[in-house]
Amino acid sequence: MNALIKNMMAREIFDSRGNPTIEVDCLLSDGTLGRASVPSGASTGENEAVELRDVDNKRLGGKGVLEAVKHVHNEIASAVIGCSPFDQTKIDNLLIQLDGTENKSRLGANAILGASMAICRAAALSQGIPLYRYIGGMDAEIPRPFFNVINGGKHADSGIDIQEFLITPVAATSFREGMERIVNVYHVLKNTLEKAGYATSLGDEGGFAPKLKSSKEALDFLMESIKQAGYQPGKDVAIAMDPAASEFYTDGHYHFEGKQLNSQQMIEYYEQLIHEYPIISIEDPLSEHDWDSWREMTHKLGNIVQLVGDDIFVTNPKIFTKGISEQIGNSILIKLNQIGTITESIQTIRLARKHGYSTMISHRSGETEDTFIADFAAGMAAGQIKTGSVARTERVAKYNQFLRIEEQLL
Ligand code: 2PG
Ligand code: MG
Repeated sequence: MNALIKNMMAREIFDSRGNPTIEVDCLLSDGTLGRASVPSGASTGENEAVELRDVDNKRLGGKGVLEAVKHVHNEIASAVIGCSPFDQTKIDNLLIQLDGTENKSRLGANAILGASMAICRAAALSQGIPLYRYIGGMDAEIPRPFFNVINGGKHADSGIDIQEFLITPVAATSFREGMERIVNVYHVLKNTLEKAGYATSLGDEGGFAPKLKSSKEALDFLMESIKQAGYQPGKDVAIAMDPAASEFYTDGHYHFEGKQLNSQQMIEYYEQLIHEYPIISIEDPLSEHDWDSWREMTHKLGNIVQLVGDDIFVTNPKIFTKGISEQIGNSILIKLNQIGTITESIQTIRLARKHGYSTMISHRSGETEDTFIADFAAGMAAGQIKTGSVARTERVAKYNQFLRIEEQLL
């Protein structure tokens, strides 16, 4: 007899930035306990599913999630107790209907996703198979990792406008070998920054947060460190960026490095960077409100660089469908909490595949010790993942999970 959902419990825990977040437990009738916790972003897209926070401003800066916890204990538990945990689509559709809003604002996308993930994990545990196998069956594959080694924007007080400077191994023989290259570069980068008199304290995603003068200076430090670590930029280790441009776009202009640039000038700036540095991927180069320029940039540069839509698509199948028809970007970032269920995230990944877009699974800047996205990325054979730097355990935990999965896949 297959197990059924016996109980759902939740609690408020704390994320990597010291903010409250929700952890959900799913107990099955065979005694299995599946547990999952939900991350939280800082540079959020306007159309993300709603993360329910308590209105009580006196407690934890108004960031408490006790309402969301209550929803799991009451409405969500009542709806799913007695259901099979093995039909994820059915469970997620039930949760979507129960909430009844377009953006999951009633029960909270955090409560819903926590339940969705906890049930999925309980199902895998109950069947005695690794989570990535439960999610993806035989198709599992370790994704290419992108490591965020210099943090700016909303993730650090470095003063750099571009939020993330990432490095990724090129044609690595294994996940481990690729990660070792990045670890080597990371340590050289630290020394190089120190020698140049910069601070080597870390930003929210474990990358360094030096007060550099410009983005080009950050890129030069990366180039120098890649070479000093014994690798060839572009050939062994390539560069990617997430400017998170919605954050510096106001009144139709990009307020970038002390200048006011229009979309055209911003695109020209990126074009110049792509020619000067081995940049293979740019996420959110333009604002989520600047669709026409996104299209223009895709036409101009989409054949030489990966253009990843994060804030503009928010993992939402409806918005992404519009983006596909308007030829925006050639890749999509997948964040489970932007949409709020596993099923809808998978739906968006399938849409991407069908229309020739690549996918990159992503952490949030506020993370927990949960490594769910590592199994999800491998199980879905998503191709790419970014989950921070090689420092800070909430980030490294995900990469370490790939080291374990790789042992099983080899
Ligand atoms: C992003 C993410 C993750 P946040 O913009 O891609 O790096 O940041 O979680 O703050 O939205
Ligand atoms: Mg982003």
